[in-house]
Amino acid sequence: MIWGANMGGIEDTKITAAILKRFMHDFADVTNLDVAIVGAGPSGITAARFLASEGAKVAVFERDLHVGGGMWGGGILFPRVVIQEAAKGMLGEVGVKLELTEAGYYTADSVEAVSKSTAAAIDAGARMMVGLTVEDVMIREEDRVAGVVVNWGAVELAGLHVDPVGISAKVVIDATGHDAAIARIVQRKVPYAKFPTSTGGVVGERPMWAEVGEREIVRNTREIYPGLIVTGMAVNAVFGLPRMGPIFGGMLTSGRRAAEIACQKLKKSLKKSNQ
Ligand code: 48H
Repeated sequence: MIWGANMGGIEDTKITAAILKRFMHDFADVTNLDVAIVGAGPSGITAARFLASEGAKVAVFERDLHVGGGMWGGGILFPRVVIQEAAKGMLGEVGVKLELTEAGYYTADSVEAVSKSTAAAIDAGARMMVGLTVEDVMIREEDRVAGVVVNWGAVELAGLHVDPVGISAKVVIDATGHDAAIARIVQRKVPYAKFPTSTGGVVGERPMWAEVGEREIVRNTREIYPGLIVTGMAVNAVFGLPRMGPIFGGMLTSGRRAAEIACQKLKKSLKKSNQ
């Protein structure tokens, strides 16, 4: 048999139609969500996995064409990440091989960590929407955050004047990393919004101190404004906490904590609407 012998009968326009049909269907399906996660770094991917496995309808909006955020690059472009004992199970449970490299310090291949974490989130039912920037939020009664406003990342890069579209979500999770982009949007656009921080707004990330940064990120992962939860490095930026360098246990654990908080909120709103 000749390889490729049965590969004929392909029409270019059918390929076009298949792409359009499939993506328009998939995009329409994410316009009403339980949870919209902004940013597909380690915290966002982990939050998506836990939420989807609890049955929530969840999508992650990522402005880059790739997922993984700052995890691919490991430390100074050496594609390995460090995970502490307490968090090693979170990579282990998605099949990432961990090596005990120093007592108490496990290492993982960052390509393996991103790929397997993402695959596990998708398998659990999370949708990954890449190439889409969240440029605004939707606000409803009592100034609750009620969704995100998205546009193609390419539109943003080209500086084109193209209007974005809205996605409704019962809960929004800011997993945008160092930028804390969604918290900053709320701060800018809802002038009387007050966050539970020392200044009432985004305090800004502090210099490196891994031990404190890793401890406090999990403790401070929370709802900072009605409908808006922060996770990952965005927590450190919002609350004025130290950065921690290429150790990732805090990001993963914060993602899981954000998912737990979102689940509690979803259950409460379900109870309310059933009353
Ligand atoms: C859509 C957006 C938008 C937007 C940003 O930076 P990340 O990897 O975030 P975390 O918090 O999950 O992980 C942080 C970690 O990677 C890190 O940087 C560490 C541990 N640093 C320590 C240190 O000392 O430096 O991912 C955030 C993602 C990125 O992929 C962005 O492209 C994306 O969010 N993003 N997506 N709309 N407005 N803003």
